[in-house]
Amino acid sequence: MSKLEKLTIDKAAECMIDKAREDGVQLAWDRASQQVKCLFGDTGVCCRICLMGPCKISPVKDRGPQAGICGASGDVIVARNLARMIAAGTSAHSDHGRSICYDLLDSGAKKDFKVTDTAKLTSVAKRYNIATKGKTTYKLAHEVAKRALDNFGSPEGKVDFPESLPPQRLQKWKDLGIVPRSIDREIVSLMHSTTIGSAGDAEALLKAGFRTAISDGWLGSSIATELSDILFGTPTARQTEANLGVLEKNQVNIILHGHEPSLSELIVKAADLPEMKELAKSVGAEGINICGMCCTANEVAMRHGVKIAGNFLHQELAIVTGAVEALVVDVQCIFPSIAQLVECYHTKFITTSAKARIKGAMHVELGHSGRFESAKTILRGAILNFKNRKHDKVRIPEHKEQAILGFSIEQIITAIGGKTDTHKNRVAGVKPLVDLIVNGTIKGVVGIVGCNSVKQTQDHNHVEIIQDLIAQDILVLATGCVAQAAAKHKLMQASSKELAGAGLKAVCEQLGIPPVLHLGSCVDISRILEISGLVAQHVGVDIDALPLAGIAPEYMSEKAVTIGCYVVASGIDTWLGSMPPIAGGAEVVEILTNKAVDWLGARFYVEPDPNQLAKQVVERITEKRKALGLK
Ligand code: SF4
Ligand code: MSK
Repeated sequence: MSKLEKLTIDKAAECMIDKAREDGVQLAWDRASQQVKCLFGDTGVCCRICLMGPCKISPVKDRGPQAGICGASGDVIVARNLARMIAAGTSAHSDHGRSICYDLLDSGAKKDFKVTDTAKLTSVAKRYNIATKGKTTYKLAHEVAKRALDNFGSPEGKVDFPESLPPQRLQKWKDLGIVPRSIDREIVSLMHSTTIGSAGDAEALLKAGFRTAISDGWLGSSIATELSDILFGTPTARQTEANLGVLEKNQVNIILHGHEPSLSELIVKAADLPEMKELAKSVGAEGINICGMCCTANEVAMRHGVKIAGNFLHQELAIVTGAVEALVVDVQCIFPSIAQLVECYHTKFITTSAKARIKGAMHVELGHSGRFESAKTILRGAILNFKNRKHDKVRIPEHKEQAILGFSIEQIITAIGGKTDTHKNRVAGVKPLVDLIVNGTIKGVVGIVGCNSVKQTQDHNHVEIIQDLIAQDILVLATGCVAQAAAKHKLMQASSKELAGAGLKAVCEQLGIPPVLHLGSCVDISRILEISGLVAQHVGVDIDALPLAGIAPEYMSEKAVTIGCYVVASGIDTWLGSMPPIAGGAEVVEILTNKAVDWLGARFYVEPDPNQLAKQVVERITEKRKALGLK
């Protein structure tokens, strides 16, 4: 097991870790303890970009190599490695966005995917300057999809930023030369810059990294969110339950894990068919229980109230219950270890994307035609697998918590009495929120995002930080696996207002909301950018003037590195709960934690202690309030 004193604060996880030990199966924490950490890799100074290497830079100034064979300095190696992480993170989020574009392009009245939110379709079409009059829904949808796709490869470098991007922020990017020209181009250009014999300047590499990250947050992720809302519906507040206790003893349990909502939407729809319910009865099950994991859970919970089985480090634990008939996945954050783990249980592990094939898994390609039929095939296989469940080996933890989620920006503005039909109305609609910040009822707003990591006790930092912040009247917006941590630990219930300061508590009481709002999946951090931009425009300032902060306490993914960079590029100070692999590059550290303020009005902080981290955030928000002349 890992060297951590405590692996998790989640009681359900503890139960399943015990069962995994009894069953003699390995978990991520076991494999973590087998790893030999390398100081060079940990500090970012190991380069294997060309085949003369790998090259390593000595951490001691006067002893050992101070440059790679090609002469690249420690800073250049660190910056190149970081830039490649940003390119990878951007590619994952944005390729997700591209898939949704193709789904919209393939939508139709008789197709697998249909348009659900026509108001949002019209609103996005108007932003793209596409004439809407006299067009059928699907003609418009296809034109919007094509225009969104142009943002990935625009030859002229023209992109469609959301209207919520404040003009001052765009000007800042122009001054720095970091306005993205198109999503794919920035990724390719950054990969080119980092190849042997190209960029040899850490500062230039970091600027290119910010440019690429912006193309993720304000373009790729934003497109993923907007077009998903058009296709599958803009989320509205709803009730669900979270943690492994959502698995049902007498039902067929199917877990949907990954990121893109397309697969999960089809499975949820298929599970509602009478023929599937009949099939479940025929194998002795009382019903079909569809649950979500990681970001897929966020997508289907926000739109259908589908129950959440857990976050990133729960994926193996769910199998260990012995009660899961199928784990169905698409892309990102899926452990290849699941293929070996299911050999010890009856669970079927089913991959569906050519981009994420895993050896040992059953593969049912969802492809681009006959997808609903493929979803039904997957579901039938899962239901029939109920007969193979070894009931005497099943142990489902009792733990689960109620949660309110589904706070799209439209939902938030509507809840506070505003309108969302036009950009002007959305800017006006945030007035009640601005008033609450101005009069100090709410001191500030924090976006908390990211994963679980075996480097930290699962969920501990998330929960500590959130509790500290809401107690100080700071409204918390959560996405990704933090949102699920908050849901599992009772922080997304109306009753959690009792943990909030007097001001925030009063707001929660008035609106019937928890002090931590679930804003969705990782790509839905674009919703946090949107509300930040709307508030900035309402006040008439740039985003960096606002009492906002970003936090990633337990991040592990390259996507989270990209997110941190676009949040800072948006003017929001960002705290990380662990050091990224950059310590070997003093110039890189200096730029990201200091000089970035001159460039972007925001910077990174690293603080492993969650309570200290929350304290620093509150202090920074207080400084921002003072600068705005607020008490
Ligand atoms: Fe070594 Fe330079 Fe090649 Fe990197 S790019 S492996 S530092 S020679
Ligand atoms: S799923 S990227 S572990 S948040 Fe988006 Fe969770 Fe992090 Fe994956």
